Amino acid sequence: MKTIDLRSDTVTEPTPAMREAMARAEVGDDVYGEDPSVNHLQAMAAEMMGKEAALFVPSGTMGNLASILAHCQRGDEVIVGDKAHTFLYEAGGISALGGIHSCQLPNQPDGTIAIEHLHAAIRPKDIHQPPTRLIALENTHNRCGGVVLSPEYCWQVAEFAKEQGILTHLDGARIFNAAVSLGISAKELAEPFDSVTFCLSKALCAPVGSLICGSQPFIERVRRVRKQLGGGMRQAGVLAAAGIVALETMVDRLAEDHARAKRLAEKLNSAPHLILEPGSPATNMIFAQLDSGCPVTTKKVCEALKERGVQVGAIEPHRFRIVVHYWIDDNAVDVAANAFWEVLKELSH
Ligand code: TLP
Repeated sequence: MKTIDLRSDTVTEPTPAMREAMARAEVGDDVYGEDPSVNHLQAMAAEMMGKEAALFVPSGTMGNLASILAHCQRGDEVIVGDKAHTFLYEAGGISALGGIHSCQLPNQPDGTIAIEHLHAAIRPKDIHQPPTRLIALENTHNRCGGVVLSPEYCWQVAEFAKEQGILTHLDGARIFNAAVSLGISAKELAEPFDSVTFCLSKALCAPVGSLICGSQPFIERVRRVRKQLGGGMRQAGVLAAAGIVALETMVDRLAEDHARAKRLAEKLNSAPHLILEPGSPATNMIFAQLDSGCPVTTKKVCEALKERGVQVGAIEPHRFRIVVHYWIDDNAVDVAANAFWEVLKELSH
């Protein structure tokens, strides 16, 4: 039995059109800059984000790491949210590999960092303190519930950063989910930032890869950092080919995932002991919690769901993350909702 896998949109496998494009891809040595498919993908990405240039990297984690390393020197400080992917889930790479200090400010439930907190966190010019070099935001914000940051807020942060002589980076792993949800272009969401990374291998279904976008000189520095990290790939055109199909065909359809996430959330709404987080789902992720009267933890529920062929994320003892993606159709929504109801009924007494 193939499971209905709602743990993440990273589980998405390439579509038949992607596999076909991969098989037929024109390739070259990308470390020499000679892979036509990679070059085409990078040009598309730069255009879609409204930046001068782009660079293909193996993962979102490397995209954020290489961007931050290219913006900062050892001993500089980057401001991140305390629920940011870069802070929580990137194995401390910026510190371990770059000697970059992070200042974590509270992420509010809507994924933003309060401007007054940013203000208070800027370091004075003082040899005792690491200079604040960069502010990094995330859109959609994963751990805050897949919520969307508005362009107005992003401009507010960018203008503040500019006044302070600080750079800005956006972890836009799911920027297209944010753009589709707002009904605007990804370019509009990327515009305030000096650099943006976005992922092909999440809701867009490509098997591998992320793009870093920014100014030409920044991308030249990132290219060197990517080499230092061992991320310079050779005939990467086979991967880029899937990415091109992803950008051409998978962006507009994201609204379907958002609608299915809503439908699934509605079905789960009154399930025993389950409380949907306010506003959830904002995009393709449902966040729900077990109430304090529930006799079991999310881990136990996940085990029972798995026996019924459904997988969801137990991201905390009482908190689930349920992610809808291309391979989840209406039937999968029904099956998953029924399994949830059955398991919760069974485990609650
Ligand atoms: N996130 C993964 C896990 O690491 C949590 C997921 O399942 O959602 N930025 C954001 C906002 C992300 O959510 C992720 C992946 C990344 C960066 C890293 O991307 P990869 O996995 O390609 O390194």
